Amino acid sequence: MSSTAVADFGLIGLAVMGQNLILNINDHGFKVCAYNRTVSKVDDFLANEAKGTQVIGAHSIEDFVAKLKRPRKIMMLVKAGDAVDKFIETLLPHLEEGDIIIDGGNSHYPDTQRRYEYLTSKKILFVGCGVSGGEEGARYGPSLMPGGNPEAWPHLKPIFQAIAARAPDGAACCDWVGEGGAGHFVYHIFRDGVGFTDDEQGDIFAQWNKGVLDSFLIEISTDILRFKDTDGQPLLEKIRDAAGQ
Ligand code: 2AM
Repeated sequence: MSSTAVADFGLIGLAVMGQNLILNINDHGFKVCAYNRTVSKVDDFLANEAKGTQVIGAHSIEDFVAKLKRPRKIMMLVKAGDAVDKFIETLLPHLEEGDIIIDGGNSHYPDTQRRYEYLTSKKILFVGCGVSGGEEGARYGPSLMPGGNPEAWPHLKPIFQAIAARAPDGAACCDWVGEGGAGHFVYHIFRDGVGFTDDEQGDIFAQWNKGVLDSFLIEISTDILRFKDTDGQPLLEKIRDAAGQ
């Protein structure tokens, strides 16, 4: 191992979610190296939000990769879509067998499945990780839902379970979800698989909200599913299935 490989974790993408996750990981005793497409944001981050922490930065992909201990653990929090594929291609020539790439953006699950298969063929361990809890969650304890290549999990588990939110019984709000592109399934299964109407789904979510699944997201989902447009039809079906992140 090169003497410059000092960081336990690398993170690409210095928008608020990325910055907050880095600070959270740093708080738990892991050394993080930060990188961003617009490199000046690395210096801004180190001089401001990350001042006085153990966080280090890189000014090029080569520098970034060289600073990471093996197997490298690289998380991307960049705009969903082309930016993720672009960074994967930029990273690939510099990585070695068994290195880990985690996509923490809200990628559409078929994209995650495609990247998982592609990177498996390159002997790189790919993980798509749901990150829930917003900016506060990222900073002080998100719910993390990692899925993808199971060989990556033993390497990620100590870090991810340390930084995740905790249930009242102390359990980390993070566990391995499954292989491939796990995520974004429930609505799809209910509607296209079982054939429930939006109102029927709303009733199910309302039931869930009375039990152990009681949460803000379940509550608002109930309202969203039942919401009618001015013509009396469910509004949800009319909303285009597209989001930048
Ligand atoms: P930037 O700071 O260089 O714009 C959220 O927008 C994050 O995704 C930012 O870190 C941003 O980098 C990054 N991002 C957005 N579009 C990108 C692209 N096409 N290629 C690389 N990074 C991108």
